[in-house]
Amino acid sequence: MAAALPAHAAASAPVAADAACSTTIEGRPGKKFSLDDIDVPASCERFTVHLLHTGKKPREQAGHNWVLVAGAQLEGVIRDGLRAGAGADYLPPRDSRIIAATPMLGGGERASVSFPVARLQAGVPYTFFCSFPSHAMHMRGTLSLRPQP
Ligand SMILES: [Cu+2]
Repeated sequence: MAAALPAHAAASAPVAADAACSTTIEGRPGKKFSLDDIDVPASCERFTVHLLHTGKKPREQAGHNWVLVAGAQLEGVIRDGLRAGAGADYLPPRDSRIIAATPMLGGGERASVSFPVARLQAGVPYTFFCSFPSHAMHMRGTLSLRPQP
């Protein structure tokens, strides 16, 4: 077990420890994510999300991905993603509203995505979701920038 840093050392560190700049989330059977909320420390340069599909079904039947947008863009991105279809992982290609997205995974697969924290604004509610058809209704959560004290 690593020794805790003295408080003054933690406070003066320019960049937060790696562990604080990433998270792991499971896409589970029954259209569920294992997390409802993700906080991104403002001290991170980049933030990484590791997605694990813990189900058994292939991606064509029940795929899961992790997609991040500003909350206000959610419905538009879902609508345009359904139009883009399976070949595009149900996401509009090269769309600037999408801040980050993993590939669509099948059961047992994993993927990671990272994005620059500078893309996030304090006070703006962001939404993460799965773009597989009918999944976003249940597979969604909030992500926010956590300002430094
Ligand atoms: Cu899904």
